[in-house]
Order: sequence, then structure tokens, then C-alpha cells
Amino acid sequence: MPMNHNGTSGANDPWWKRAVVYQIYPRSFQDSDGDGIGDLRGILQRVDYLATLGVDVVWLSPIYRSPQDDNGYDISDYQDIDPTFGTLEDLDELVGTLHGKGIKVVMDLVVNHTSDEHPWFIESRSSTDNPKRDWYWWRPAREGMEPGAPGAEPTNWGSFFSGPAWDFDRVTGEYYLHLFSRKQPDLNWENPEVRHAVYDMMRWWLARGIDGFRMDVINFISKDLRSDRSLPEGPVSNGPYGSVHEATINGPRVHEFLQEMNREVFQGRRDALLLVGETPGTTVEDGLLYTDPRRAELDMVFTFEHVSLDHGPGGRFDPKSMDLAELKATLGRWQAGLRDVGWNALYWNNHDQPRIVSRYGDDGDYRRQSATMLATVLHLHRGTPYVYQGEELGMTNVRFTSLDAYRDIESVRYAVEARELGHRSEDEILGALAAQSRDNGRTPMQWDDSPHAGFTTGEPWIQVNANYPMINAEAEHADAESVFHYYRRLISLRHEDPTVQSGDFTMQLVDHPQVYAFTRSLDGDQLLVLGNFFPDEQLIEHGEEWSGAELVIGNYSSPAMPANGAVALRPWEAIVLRRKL
Ligand code: TEU
Repeated sequence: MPMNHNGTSGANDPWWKRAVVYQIYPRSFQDSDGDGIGDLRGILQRVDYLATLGVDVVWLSPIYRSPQDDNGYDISDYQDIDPTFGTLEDLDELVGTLHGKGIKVVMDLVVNHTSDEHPWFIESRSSTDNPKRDWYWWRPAREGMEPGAPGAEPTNWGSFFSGPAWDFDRVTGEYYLHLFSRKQPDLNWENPEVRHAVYDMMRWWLARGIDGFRMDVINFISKDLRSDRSLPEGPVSNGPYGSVHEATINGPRVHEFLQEMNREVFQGRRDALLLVGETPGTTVEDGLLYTDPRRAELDMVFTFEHVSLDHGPGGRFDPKSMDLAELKATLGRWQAGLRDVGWNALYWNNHDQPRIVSRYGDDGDYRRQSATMLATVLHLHRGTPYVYQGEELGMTNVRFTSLDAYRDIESVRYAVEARELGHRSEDEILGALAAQSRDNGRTPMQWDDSPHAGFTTGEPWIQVNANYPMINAEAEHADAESVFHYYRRLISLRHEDPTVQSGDFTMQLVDHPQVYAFTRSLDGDQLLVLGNFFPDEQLIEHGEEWSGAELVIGNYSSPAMPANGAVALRPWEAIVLRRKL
């Protein structure tokens, strides 16, 4: 069994422990046909860019046939490509081209729910005795209440996209469950036919030559079903609905389902694949269960604690400022918890998150410095780093000034509900969206300073960030000091340096309110990583042992170096030092 022996170099470690993954959100990456929406042939035009960056894996957000209610996370055919993005032949060509450059391809797997336009759901909703009725979560109205009447939903659960998590269906007079939009009905994983249909589909994709899956909300697939078929109410804290967390996240059978999936789909070929789960609401204890290789579930999971530190009691649209000591405590807990067993996925950004440089950095005067500092800190952790398109350019949040500019269903539904509830002013709603909307991460990739940033020759489906004449791939490529070239260096450091790959992690300066600090150690080699999260100078005293240290990487052209037992970090400066023990 491949165990991950901490503190020793990992020649037998799985390949993904030395890899860097790049996430593409195809809708916003590159349009090739002028319809304003990115597509597979667009990605093909940019394969050289990915090779120059040096990434090992590309994860594609969903490109399957979909009504696009949630930009493809609502799938109506798992085994076809949406015409917006191209064809299966285009995908085969893209996979072949990426493979030719030594880049693996991971597909998004969205099987907690389908689209309501999936043939499975169309059948399921057609009658109460349809053979696929039980493939989804159908329930009658709350006892003693008129079906369809307000409050008659089977449980008090609220959906992640506002409103109730149940939708009343007139045809059969029952409700179906949707944790996300009403066009994303939840599959009933209790039913073995559902599970085997999913496994068939996964085998079909693997046979097509893909290299793994990023599994969307995979820890939501087991609901807390009681023996009388009932589902429990959720606790109410903020707003009109009960929370779905307790009854749907990390549910009773989730590990059993994942182990079954491994036996049915991955047996004999697991080592070649990358299996990463998206697992909101997961603690270190759950994370260990998911990623312990002896349990054969997942290789690593995306956790959410470190990207929720600027959420207030009301959730993501109730923003507050992030406290650095909390960030260190959170990421440090994951590093310590998965030290001997399991593995961390490392990320700042994805298509659901605002841009990190605007969030934990400074997207004004210190954009380059803070983007590269944040990158240094993340990429020097132990785990597999993920880069989200545009992060390597230091792309920032977009500042939409009107609600009409937003496209994301979560943002739009939130604004509608907040207006209805009347607790917040228009300005507050716009402010919350500006800080936290998922659309911040979904504006088109900024390639050059031509119209629409070179993303499309047509009208882009979502506005391009107005800062594209300054922030774009062409400009970044031309500038040796750019965020882009810094990411290239970090990626090759991951490939070449055994201490970066597998060194033991120890958090330092735990209570320091302004500087992030840690060491990595392996076989007598030690790295010290320092990142200044503030625009003022920080003097860090580290004792004499770092005085003769060698510089590994730094984000200033003449990096701060230790002298007299201390190092002075300039605004948003990051350095990595090496010494022999
Ligand atoms: O996201 C799951 C998830 O829980 C959140 O990150 C979500 O984005 C939401 O904003 C919570 O506030 C995954 C996908 O990444 C996301 O794009 C999909 O919308 C969602 O699942 C449903 O498939």
C-alpha cells in the first residue's frame, strides 16, 4: 500500500504529489467561434500557453450537454458535449494534444444532481410509478398541509441558491429535492441503479482516455435518511430556512459509496488517475477519512475553511475581513492533520471564489507583490497546488456597478431574495456581490489588450474586467518580473525540489498578526517561508541559524536577506530560504 512517509523523499509517491493542476472554466477561457462563449477549440489554441506555464494537469469545468442554468453544473447528458463548447471529437483532439505535451486531463464529475432536463429526471417526474421515480428524492407535502402551499415543503431546508430546497411538481403532486437550483434535482444514491448508472458513465470516460475526476460536492451524495423514509429538519439560524448541512453533508453512507465507486470504476488503474473531491463543510477528521490511501476513496479533497474566513455569520454575502492568525490556524490544522496520512489540495481560487489578490491581497498598488506573495505561501505548502485560470496573471475582482451585469445564478438569486426580505439596502446588496460573487472569478481570461481582451471577437457572455489593457497574458509574458513568470518559477520549483514536494511542514510565528511563516524539512534540508500580508515593513527575528542561508525564491528583484539574526520584509514581500541542518 503506498503510504506517505512524512519527512522522507518520496520516490514511490504517487505522481500527483509532484504535480501542479490548472483549472480551466471553459466558458471564460477562449472563444474560437465568436459567439461570446469560450469553447474547446478555444482551449486548443492555448495549449502552448499551458505548456509554457508548465502545469502537469488540466481540470476542465463541465462541458457536458447542459441547459446552462448553473453554467454546466446542471448536466442533461453526461456522455455528450454541449454544442456551445464543441463536440466529442473536439474533446478527443484536445485531450490528445494535451497528452502530447505531457499534460493530463481531469474532468469535472457532477453526480450529486443532474439537470431537470436529463432524461432520467424527465422519466422520474412523469409518474409516481415510473421505474426511475426513486432515482431522485420525491416526497409528499408536509403532513396536514395543502401540497404546493407556502411552508408545505417536506422539510424546512433552504437551497444553496436561496429559496426552499424542495420544488413542488404539479404532475404528481409531490416535491423533489434540489440542494442547488430547481433545475438541479438531487440524485438518490440510496438506489443502487443510480450508482451503477453513474459508474458505467465514469468507466466510459476513462475508456476515452481521461486521467481522473474532480468530483463536485461529492460529500453531499448521502442524505441522512431515517428508517421511516423521513428526512430531518435543519437548524434555523439566519433567514427563513433550515440548514441542509447536518442532513446532507458527509452523510452516513458517503464513505461506503466512495469505496464502492473505487471497486467498480478505478480498480487496477487507480495509480494513473487523479481523484479529487470537492467537499464543502469538511473538517480535518473527515478529510483524513476521505484521503487515507488505505481506505481507497479519494486522493485529496478541496476544503473550504480557509476560503470562508471572510464570511460573516450570514454566510458569504455577509462579508467581514480575514484575520491572518485565523488563516494560519486553519491551514496549519490541515497541514498537521494530514501529516502522516492523506494529502492536501492547495488552492486560493476557483470558479466559485472571488479573486485572491482582491480578497487576501491588495489589487491596487501592490497587486504584483501581493499576488506573488500569496502564490509563494500557497505553493510552498505540502500538498498539490491548483492554479485557476487568470490567477497566474494576477487577475482581480471585477467591480460591477449594477445588478444587471451579474450572470451567476447564486448571485442573482441572492439579490432577488435579499430585496424581497428587505433587510438590506441596494448598496449593501451590491457591495456584498462586489466582494463575494462567484462572477468575480468568471470574467473572461485576459489574453491581450485588443477588444474584449482577445477572449472573443463577439459579444462576451459576461463583461470583461475593465483592467484588461493593463493586466493580460501578453503583457505578463513580456515582463520578466510579472506574476506569470513568478508562477512558472514556483511550478518548476515544485517539480524539482524534493523538500517542496514532500518535506515536513511546521508553522512558525503562529500568533504573528502580519507575517505568515513556516518551515519545510526533509533529510537534513530545511526551507523557511516568510510572507508579509501587509503593506508595511516587518522585521522578523529568526536567530543566527538562518544567517548564511541561501535564497530559493523571492518576489522582489533584490529580495530581503537575513542579517544579524533578522530579516526585514518589505510590503507584501515573500522569501524562501534554504539551509542545511
Ligand atoms: O460548488 C459547491 C459549493 O458548495 C459552493 O462552493 C457553491 O459554489 C456555493 O457558492 C456555496 O455558496 C459546486 C460547484 O463548484 C459550483 O460551481 C456549483 O454551482 C455547485 O457545486 C453545484 O453543482
